Amino acid sequence: MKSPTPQFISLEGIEGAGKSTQKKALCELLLANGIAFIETREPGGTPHAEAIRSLLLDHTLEAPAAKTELLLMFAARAQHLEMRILPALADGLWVVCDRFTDATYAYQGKGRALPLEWIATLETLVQGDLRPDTTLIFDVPVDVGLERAGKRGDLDRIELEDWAFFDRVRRGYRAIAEANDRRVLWFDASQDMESVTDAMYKKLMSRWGFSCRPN
Ligand code: T5A
Repeated sequence: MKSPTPQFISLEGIEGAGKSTQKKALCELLLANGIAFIETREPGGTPHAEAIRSLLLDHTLEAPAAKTELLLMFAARAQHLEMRILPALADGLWVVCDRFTDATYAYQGKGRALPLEWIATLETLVQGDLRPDTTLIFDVPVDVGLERAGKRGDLDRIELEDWAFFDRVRRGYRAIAEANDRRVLWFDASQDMESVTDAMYKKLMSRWGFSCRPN
C-alpha cells in the first residue's frame, strides 16, 4: 500500500546505540501497518555512495583530512539523494535511512570541530529544503555504545576515535534534539532492546496514527 504522505525517517546515535537493531523493528512496524518503504543508509545507499563509504571507513588508508571527510559525506549524500531517496519519495514510498545530515553536524561539526556554517551551506547546496520528517535519536553513554560496537568485531576508522570524540558527538546530538523538538524523537537506548523498541512503537504509533503492532 502507498501512503499519501510519504515520510522521510532518519535514525541517529553514536556507535553501538542500537540504530540498526531498532531500524529492523521500525520496518516491522511499517509492514504491519501496510506502508510501502525503502530501507537505506548513509554514507552509502547506492553503488557510488557505497564506494565512498568504503573510502571513508577504511582504516588502512591514509586518514582523510577533516574537510575531505566532510566533502565525501556530502558527495555520497548528493548521489544517494538523487538516485535513491528523491525517486522513492516521488513514488510515494516512505524512506527509512540509517543516519543522515544530523550525523554530519554531530560527527564532523562537533566531533571534528568543523564550522557548523560550512555544514549548513553544503546542506542547502545538496538538499535544498529537504529534511527528514522524523528523526529518531538513540542515546547511550559513550562507554556503553563503544562496548556494544566492540563486541561486533572489527572496528572501522571512525569507531577507532577516542572517548572524548564520541562524547562531543553525543553532546552534538543532544543539541540537535533540543533545537528540533518537533522533528526529533529522543530515546534512552541504554535500556534493553525490547524496552527501546516498545518506547519507539508507542511514540511512532501515536505520531502516525497507526493501530497495528507487529506480532
Ligand atoms: N558518519 C556518518 C559521519 O561521520 N558523518 C555522516 O554524515 C554520516 C552519515 C558509519 C560511520 O559514519 C559516520 C558515523 C559512523 O561512525 P554506521 O554504519 O551507522 O555509520 O555505523 P555505526 O554507527 O558504527 O553502526 P553500529 O552498528 O555500530 O551502531 P548501531 O547501528 O547503532 O548499533 P547496532 O544496532 O548494530 O547494535 C550494536 C550491538 O549492540 C547490540 C546489538 O545486538 C549489536 O550487537 N544492541 C544492544 N545490546 C543491548 N541493549 C540494547 N538496547 C542494544 N541495542 C543494540
